[in-house]
Amino acid sequence: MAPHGTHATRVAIVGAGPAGLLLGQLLTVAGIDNLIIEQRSADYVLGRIRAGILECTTVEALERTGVAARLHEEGLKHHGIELSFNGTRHRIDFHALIGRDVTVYGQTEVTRDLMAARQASGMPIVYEAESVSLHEFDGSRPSVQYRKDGVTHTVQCEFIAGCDGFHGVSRASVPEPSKQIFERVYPFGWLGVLSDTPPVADELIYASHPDGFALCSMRSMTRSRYYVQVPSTEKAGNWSDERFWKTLRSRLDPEAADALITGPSIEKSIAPLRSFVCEPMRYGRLFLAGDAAHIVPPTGAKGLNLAASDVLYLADGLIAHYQEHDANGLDQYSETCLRRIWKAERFSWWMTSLLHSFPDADVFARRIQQAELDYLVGSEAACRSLAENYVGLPR
Ligand code: FAS
Ligand code: PHB
Repeated sequence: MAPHGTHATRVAIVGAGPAGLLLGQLLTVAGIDNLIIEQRSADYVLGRIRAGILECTTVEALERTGVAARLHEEGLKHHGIELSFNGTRHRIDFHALIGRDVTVYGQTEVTRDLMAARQASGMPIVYEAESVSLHEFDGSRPSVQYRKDGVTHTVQCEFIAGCDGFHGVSRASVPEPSKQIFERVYPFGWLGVLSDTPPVADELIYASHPDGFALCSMRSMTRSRYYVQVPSTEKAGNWSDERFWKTLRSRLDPEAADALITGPSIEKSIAPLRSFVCEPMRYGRLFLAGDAAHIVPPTGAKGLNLAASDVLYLADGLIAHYQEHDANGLDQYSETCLRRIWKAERFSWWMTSLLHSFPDADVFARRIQQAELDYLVGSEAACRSLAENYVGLPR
């Protein structure tokens, strides 16, 4: 008889990215038993360089779980962003327009803090789980199976949270006829570079240029994160640091181009851009959250923040179920999340359409894009609309 392990928990969480770890921490502080199953090692998860901007909702979620100390120490408050086009920069002043701001704190650091909290809580987390599979989530006795060190384990649970990202097993486990997919794949990606160099400016610069989009971001005042738009067929290996810096500099306004301090890349990768939503987000006792359910192009800095928003709704629904025998939060989960997700999808699509160079755009489309930018920076109402979406719409 092959060795077999059996475990029981209330909520089985598949995936230890920001969604899975944050949900695990929210449930733990509420006293609800949960187990996280992650297919990669902790180091691998930490090695993925992704988002950098936190909305106040995400900050509040980390505060609620007692995981915001380092964020408040090291995070950078940003009161606006700049748009660069036609050789000039235009500041969008969040503070003046809507009295709110965002925090610069890398997703890697959020993940690191949540991993440390998980370890301190003593709640179980399984890394390097192989062959993860979901079972009977359309019934009343769902379970998750995985293999680890040659042993097959079965986790009996009451709910499964599919927090395993775009390529995970959770959404894939739902029969095709039960899902409706909405998708737009863009003909370009973002080549990103991390460098231990001081940021080119105090705030983020989103640059629109006929040759392509560029973004100047940061992780701290000594570590910068830069992106340039590249064709979706590009490979990071085709880009030397020198080629990257030359391309970035060519797409910035003269002041930023002159101020740019380059250095060796410590990470270089290409992220494909797509808009994607899977509806609904609940299948019996399986709930999808984060990238497992939706993807946005990173132009609106929404991906990580949407994941946090989903798991806040899911945690509140599960807490109400267990503590007040109230199923309403869980029954409304999908509809509540999707209302906010689609507004973020719209904003992320709009920012991407506004700032990127589309290879199939004709001269009319390019003029409309230019007029959109000119109107935006000349209209307080338009700037206020960008500001309220960028810092995060109310939940
Ligand atoms: P994640 O993908 O982060 O986490 C899912 C976890 O599930 C992973 O650890 C994975 O290993 C695990 N998993 C997968 N399959 C599994 C299985 N079968 N069993 C168990 N575990 C499994 N957002 C921004 O706001 N700004 C950005 O600049 C930005 N850049 C990005 C770059 C890239 C390359 C990618 C892919 C995404 C980027 N995003 C960005 C979006 C990103 O930040 C996501 O929104 C965020 O990671 C979502 O978190 P999760 O939903 O937890 O998914
Ligand atoms: C980042 O710092 O990685 C970042 C910031 C803003 C975005 C996307 C990525 O819109």
